[in-house]
Amino acid sequence: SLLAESKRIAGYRAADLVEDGTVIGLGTGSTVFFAMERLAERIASGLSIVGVPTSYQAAIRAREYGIPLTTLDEFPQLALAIDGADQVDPGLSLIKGRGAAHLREKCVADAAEEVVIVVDSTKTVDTLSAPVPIEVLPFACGLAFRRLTEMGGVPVLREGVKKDGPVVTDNGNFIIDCNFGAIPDPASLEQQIAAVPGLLECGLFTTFAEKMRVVVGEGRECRIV
Ligand code: DER
Repeated sequence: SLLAESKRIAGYRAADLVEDGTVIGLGTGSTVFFAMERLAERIASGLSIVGVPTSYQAAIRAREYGIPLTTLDEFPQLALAIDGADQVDPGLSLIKGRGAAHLREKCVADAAEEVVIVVDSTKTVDTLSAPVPIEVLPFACGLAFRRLTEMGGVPVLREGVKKDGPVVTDNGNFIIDCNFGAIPDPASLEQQIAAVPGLLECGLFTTFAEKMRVVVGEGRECRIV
């Protein structure tokens, strides 16, 4: 499909930015999947890299592709992180977290000297507006609902699809998807959410623009913004 082609071209382009002998962050989701596919090809041709996975999904897929893995403890400074996004605005602020992996993804993005985001063109928007995924300590879920509502949000606890009850993250927490409508100032919303105890990390990524490149795939073309 055109969408798969767009994701593939973006993922492959990002994988070609990876330098030999480096330690990189491996994001979560279907677009990064294509970057891993290309990294597997490059490893087969002699590329030597190690990856820090941001989720069980990323670790399982990396192993399937023969990408050697390590931990953030071993390498708290990464050359580059490759990750996906759900929305990207012109200021390179992101909404992430569709895959409920954004807490570890934000740690890896912070550790990386450069962040390469891979998206298809449906993800680029003028203003962020998707519901914001927020990882929440189960103990504080009720408080979180109260505080997010007071902030003008509409919080919804993310329910499992092939699991009864709430989604439980790789860190043992819940996810709240909170709809704020259009988000013209994502940086201040990210800070407001971070100030609420029990809200462990939200899917607004607004502090990495200086070290970020976004690879946008569109059919057989891709551009870097
Ligand atoms: O959950 C995440 O943060 C993923 O990176 C998500 O934002 C993008 O996943 P996709 O590449 O499958 O759309």
